[in-house]
Amino acid sequence: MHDPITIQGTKPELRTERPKLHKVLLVNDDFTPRGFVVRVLRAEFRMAEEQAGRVMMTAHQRGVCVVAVFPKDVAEEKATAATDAGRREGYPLLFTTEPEE
Ligand code: TYC
Repeated sequence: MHDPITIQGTKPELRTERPKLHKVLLVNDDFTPRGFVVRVLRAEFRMAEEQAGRVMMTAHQRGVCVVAVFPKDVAEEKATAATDAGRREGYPLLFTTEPEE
């Protein structure tokens, strides 16, 4: 069988590219409690306590932190679900997505 990424006889510029992965980014704000950010990271991204704590602190100190990478549709669903978890508690917690380079 042929590897679907390198179809024999296909011009190089017409070969199917592997879809880009998209980053989920955690954005800092001045209002969401640190413990709540950690809880959301654990619940929505299946992160261990220590890793969630490090990601939260990186966003807190630098303004933004990459949480994970997924196919575009999954990244957008996860970012929306995590942002909504904050919104339900009245927090401005924000997760965004962007394509990997
Ligand atoms: N900066 C918030 C505070 O001091 C905590 C926080 C960290 C909020 C990361 C959002 O993405 C965030 N309570």
